[in-house]
Amino acid sequence: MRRRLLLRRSGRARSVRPGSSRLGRWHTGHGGPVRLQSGMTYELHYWPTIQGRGEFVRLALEAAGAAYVDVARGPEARQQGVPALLRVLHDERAPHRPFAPPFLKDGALVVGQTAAILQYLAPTLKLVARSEQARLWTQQIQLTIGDMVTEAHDTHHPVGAGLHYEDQKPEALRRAGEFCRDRIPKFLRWFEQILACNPAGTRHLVAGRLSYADLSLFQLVEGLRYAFSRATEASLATTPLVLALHDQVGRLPRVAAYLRSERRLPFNEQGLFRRYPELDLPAG
Ligand SMILES: N[C@@H](CCC(=O)N[C@@H](CS)C(=O)NCC(=O)O)C(=O)O
Repeated sequence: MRRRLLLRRSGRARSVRPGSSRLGRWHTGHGGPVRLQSGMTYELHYWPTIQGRGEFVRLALEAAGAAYVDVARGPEARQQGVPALLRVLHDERAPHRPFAPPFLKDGALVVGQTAAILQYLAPTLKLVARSEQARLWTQQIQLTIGDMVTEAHDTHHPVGAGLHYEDQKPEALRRAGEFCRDRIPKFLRWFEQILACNPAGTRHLVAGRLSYADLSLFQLVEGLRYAFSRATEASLATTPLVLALHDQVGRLPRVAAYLRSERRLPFNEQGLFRRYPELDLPAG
């Protein structure tokens, strides 16, 4: 007899086979609670070959042990793959059509924009404190992380996202120089100061518990280290609390298991964070 998992919604329970849904394979983190908003498995829609902005959502789902389908990475034969993502993205009759991935489907509900997706998921996944002030503050930090992500992206595409890096290299060199010298230290110092001033302690950005902002700061540091290792290490040497938070998040059992899994895509030169050594600070 196959073991069955209980999924709870509004006090009711239903059972499904672990590792499958009407959509095919789905992922859960290690052994955690699987509790769904709509009674259905979350559908994460993001480009299948890069971490990109989808990774901020994936990390939250993984850290909470939530069940989700990474739709564009699934087989087309099961109504998944990139065509499934494009069907939603190009559905011009849909009243809430997202502009770009990532977006999340929870039953009939569709949410786009990374920060909005996290804001939606966080209470259910227990990745935000309860008070309104804490929720707003967490969202502000997430939006600031999003600002920095966009700036990191724009170092290699300062003129236009539709152009090749090679066609905007002089502008990229100028933009990246400023980013490495001024922006990385300024943003990381801001996160450091938030941690230092958190009345609940310096281990978390908001309140005394893990939030999606902590997970996102982890991912931001991962990306910056990959793309601009010299500039980032120089800044991190002056922001010990940011570094400690990064290391602590990476050691969380579900996060650590996810990072070791094949679900974690490696960084590459198609994503947001790209390693072009000429864009980093010079060695020495
Ligand atoms: N502000 C949005 C940005 C979304 C976005 O730029 N998505 C990228 C991939 S990371 C994309 O596919 N953009 C397509 C486009 O802008 O045309 C968010 O944070 O989710």
